[in-house]
Amino acid sequence: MITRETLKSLPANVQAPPYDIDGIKPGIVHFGVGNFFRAHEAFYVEQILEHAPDWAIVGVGLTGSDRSKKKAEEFKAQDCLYSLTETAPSGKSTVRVMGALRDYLLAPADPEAVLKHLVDPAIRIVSMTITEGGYNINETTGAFDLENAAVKADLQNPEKPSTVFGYVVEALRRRRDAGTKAFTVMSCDNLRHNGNVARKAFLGYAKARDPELAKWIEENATFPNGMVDRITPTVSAEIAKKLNAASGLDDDLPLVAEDFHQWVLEDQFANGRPPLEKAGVQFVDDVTDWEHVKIRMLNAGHITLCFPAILLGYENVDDAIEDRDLLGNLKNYLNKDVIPTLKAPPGMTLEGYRDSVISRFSNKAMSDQTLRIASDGCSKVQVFWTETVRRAIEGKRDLSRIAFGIASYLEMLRGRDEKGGTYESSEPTYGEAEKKLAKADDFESALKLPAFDGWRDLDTSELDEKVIALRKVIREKGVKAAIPA
Ligand code: CS2
Repeated sequence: MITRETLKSLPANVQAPPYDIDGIKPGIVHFGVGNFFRAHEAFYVEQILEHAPDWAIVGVGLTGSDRSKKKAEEFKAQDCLYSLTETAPSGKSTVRVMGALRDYLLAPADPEAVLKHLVDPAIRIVSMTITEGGYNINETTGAFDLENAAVKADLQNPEKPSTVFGYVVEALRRRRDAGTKAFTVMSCDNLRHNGNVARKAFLGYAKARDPELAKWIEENATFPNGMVDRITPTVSAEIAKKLNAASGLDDDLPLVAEDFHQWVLEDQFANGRPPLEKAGVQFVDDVTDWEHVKIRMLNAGHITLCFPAILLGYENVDDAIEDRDLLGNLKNYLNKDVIPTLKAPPGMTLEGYRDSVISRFSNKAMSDQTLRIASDGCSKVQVFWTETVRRAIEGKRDLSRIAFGIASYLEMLRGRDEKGGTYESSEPTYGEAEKKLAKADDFESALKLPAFDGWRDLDTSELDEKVIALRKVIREKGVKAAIPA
């Protein structure tokens, strides 16, 4: 276990927080304290606390599952301290203990404790990593889904919320009534225009609750768009053991990430912000081009590689990318389907970005998992592939690689690889009806899955035919036979 005491005698190769952890105070509340947040936003904040000690973070978990409870206990036991090992593709690594997270609250256990922080004038930013699918936007209507059961419950009992929308809007209501300034709502999820999506979601909820309040929020809070990037694998018990053996720490919450990290952010903060530029955050007027490049190349590249890789029995991304056929398909996808329909942000070339993506996927020291990439494939297909698919259909471009990607996704959902191994693919947004569609053996039904809603309004007949044909090839001759030339 790491504690404040441990900080006094860290192994020589481990960096301690460069500030007094008792001298820092929370300025940010963060919802969704997953590995990515701990290795990204917390990592940036960690580096500025020495100069700006009032921007530490309070983390909030929204679910009351046993897993969440265990995590909360571990955070508590370790004073919210944890180690981050940063690894380069060369194998070189550095380890630091991070102190930016100063508290962790499990919302269902004590909702008022969360609201107490959220209404505190010292809290000036509320950030979140609640996943691509977490904003409760209906893909077909494009609107915030007021039919969601948890949202409905919050709207009926708005002072005792359970969703992130309920908490944030209730907190902003209390701040308005108390004459406290609003805060910035900062999404750190992998979505295009994540700030705009967050605005739509939170205002959608607020309007349904009280239009006057929604108006106040619109006028007083801000929702900056940001592009966030750092590959952060799942830490299995085995990886944790290895990390601790290498660092010499006894950390119950160790974390590993690549050495690469990027955060491009619009400078729209309603109530001040930490000097994140000191830690390398790039502030820009418009983040659109950055988001498109990251989502359409890196994230889409991840699923393009990993769906078929899982069918071939690859567990790790770095092993999958050593497969010449999978690498060839990934390169073709990026070169032929994405790059020609994408604009590079200033100071970056798409070819250079492609090469860095491939090198990052090849990072051996990290053991990133193909199943991590495939989890919640439904939301990822929608967010990462839609733009490229739409451009291909509308521009009458070659659809074969896209069809192969979709066919691999659908075959992957069956949970069985070509070597006879089985695995659990996680699709948290699929209910019984979707599971039935995914399992149907007529090949047509699965095309009705919401994963493909992003291009349902277009003429998909050619694409559908190709997907069906490729699924048959995968079943009859295997994945390799289906990879487009
Ligand atoms: C991955 C991302 O989950 C995924 O599909 O592509 O988690 C990726 O590792 C991060 O976005 C990197 O910034």
